[in-house]
Amino acid sequence: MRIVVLAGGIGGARFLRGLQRAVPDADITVIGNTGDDIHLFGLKVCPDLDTVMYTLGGGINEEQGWGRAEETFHLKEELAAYGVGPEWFGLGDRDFATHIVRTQMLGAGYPLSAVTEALCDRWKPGVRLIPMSDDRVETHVAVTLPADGSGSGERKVVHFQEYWVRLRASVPAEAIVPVGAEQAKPAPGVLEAIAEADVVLFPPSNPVVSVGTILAVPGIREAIADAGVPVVGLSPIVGDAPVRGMADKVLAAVGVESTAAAVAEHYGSGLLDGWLVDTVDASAVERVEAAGIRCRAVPLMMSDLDATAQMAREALALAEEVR
Ligand code: GDP
Ligand code: FO1
Ligand code: CA
Repeated sequence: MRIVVLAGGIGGARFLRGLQRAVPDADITVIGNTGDDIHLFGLKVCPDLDTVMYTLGGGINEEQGWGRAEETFHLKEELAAYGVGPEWFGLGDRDFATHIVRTQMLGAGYPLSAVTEALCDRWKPGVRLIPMSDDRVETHVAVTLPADGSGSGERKVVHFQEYWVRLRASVPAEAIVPVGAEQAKPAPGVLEAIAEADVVLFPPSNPVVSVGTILAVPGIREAIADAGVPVVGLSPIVGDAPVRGMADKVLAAVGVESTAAAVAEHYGSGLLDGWLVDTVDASAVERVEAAGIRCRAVPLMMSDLDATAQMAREALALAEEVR
């Protein structure tokens, strides 16, 4: 079975581990979000690609969900001693090696998709990981900084990482802009994988800044809608709140309430054929089905690998129902 998954970082990566356990023989292509990418210290950092690669390759910091296991921060400390920041972004020594190799290869003229493939030669994630695009796309967020001691009251556009990591989404996001997306082309292999897929899955990734950014690359949404295969998603919102992180803040920015049903409606029946909500949101099933999307309520907490594999089985079962 050929499965295409549109993945962000932690939610996408953890779901993929369950999917691999549920269908060990599946041919899985992951289209990764690169809207979180940032240039720091002259290096290209791709947080969501790396989270998928490290999680599936056994190198992830399990508790944190991003970055390397057994990490140290000597390089960051040395940079700080020179007064070189940003101090708010925690790049570790082991992780730095990935960004150095990536930046070196990009500088030599390799596209990000080829670089990602080369990095995966080491990590062997067991999936084909393709960035959504080889072109530069960076999500930015319009905010108004508070007019108190902590800010100037000015309206400002900040990089997504500054909004998420430095500001911790503590100010309302007024607009989310995937800068460069409109001009970006899908990376080689993306449209082909979608066209050849038996099923397309949206893991419980952030609907705005992960899956939404991938869908903003012209051609990807259309390819999925035209593929003629089941498209099934799993809700990252459980009990009217994100399980982890601050997805509610970016959903508000695009005018979507933080409920499992509203996220399904946001994707819409033109894209989604099936949607899984958690059992605590069973009352949402009727509303989602009224929107023309087949819906089931099943446990959606990725508390361990068995529970996550069962979520993947439920998603594939729903795909068969709507096929
Ligand atoms: P990020 O790029 O690291 O933010 O990761 P993703 O975009 O792939 O996924 C983030 C989303 O995963 C968040 O909105 C969480 O609510 C969701 N999430 C994390 N753990 C779980 C879980 O156990 N169950 C469900 N249903 N969603 C989860
Ligand atoms: N997230 C944080 O909350 N704080 C950090 O210092 C941080 C550093 C970091 C370094 C490398 C990397 O690949 C990811 C990192 N993340 C960090 C996570 C990253 O910012 C994610 O993009 C966001 O959490 C949302 O997707
Ligand atoms: Ca992300």
